[in-house]
Amino acid sequence: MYPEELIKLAEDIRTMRIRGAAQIGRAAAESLSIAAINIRADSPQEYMDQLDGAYKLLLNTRPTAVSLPNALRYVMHRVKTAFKRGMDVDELRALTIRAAEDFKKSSQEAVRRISDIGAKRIRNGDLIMTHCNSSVAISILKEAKRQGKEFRVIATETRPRFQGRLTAKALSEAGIPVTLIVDSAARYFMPKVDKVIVGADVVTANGAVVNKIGTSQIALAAKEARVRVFVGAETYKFSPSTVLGELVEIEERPPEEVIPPEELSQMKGVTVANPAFDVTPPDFIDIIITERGIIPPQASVLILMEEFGWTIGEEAIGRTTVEEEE
Ligand code: RUB
Repeated sequence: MYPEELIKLAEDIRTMRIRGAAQIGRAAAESLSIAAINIRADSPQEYMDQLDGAYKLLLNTRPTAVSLPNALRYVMHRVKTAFKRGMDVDELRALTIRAAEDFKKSSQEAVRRISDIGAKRIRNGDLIMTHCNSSVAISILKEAKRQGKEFRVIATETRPRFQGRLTAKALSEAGIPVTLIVDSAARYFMPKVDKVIVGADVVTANGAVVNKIGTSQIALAAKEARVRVFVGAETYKFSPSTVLGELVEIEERPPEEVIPPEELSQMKGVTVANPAFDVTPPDFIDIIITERGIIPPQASVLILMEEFGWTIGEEAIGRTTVEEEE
């Protein structure tokens, strides 16, 4: 029923071939565009039904990064509004493609802005720790390097998927000296660190940041050592559903990522837990760098109100379907 290209993109997100919240958001928008190109519909209603099917398929690919529903909502909201105004199938198709393109462009522009703002916070001689593989954190560091600043980075390897190796590679290719460490060495090195810079999968209404598992331990060690923690997050990483009191779902990944099944089967009674993300409370974060500027985490709710208005409802959460809305 769905075009092969769309199924492949959904599968790439699910299996983490496409990963990192920003990439996930852009891929989700792109997927709706692909769906739009392939929809064969005789009526606007039929078009909307098929687009809604693609939307639901994508929505369930990974549960935590809010960039996914927010990107889908960005496109769907425009298309639904146009549908209600009476656009025909070809117009709806063109609008879907344009809206997806707009999301991708504004996402890239947001990362550029954050890099400009974030790079100003980096000083010559800094030792900066980062965790996982955040395109936003990497962009900040690369921009600072481009501006001629000399600093060093400690990248945690980020078990079990070793995204830290990707970070180390990207930074070293940009000419930034990197030391790769095991995750459990974070506290050992912390007293020497000047600042921590990480990305985010979700920023909640109260300013907590959901990011790769281990981020909260690093933030804890940073607080103990009086090291500042900076989070780079585009406004589409802010979660409207948390204003309504919803909790962020933490993705549980398969045990095979932690230990080979053959080895596990030799260990009677041992189970594996593999949460992919954790929650860093606002008290452990100094600033969040967004494309609109720097905010203390406690001001996150203001970003959400600015973005979604004071009447945040199901529509903003991005879960409604065309039928439910009628
Ligand atoms: C990636 C991860 C990244 C954030 C931010 O987790 O936790 O730090 O997604 O990335 P995973 P970006 O590898 O499980 O997707 O700044 O690129 O949006």
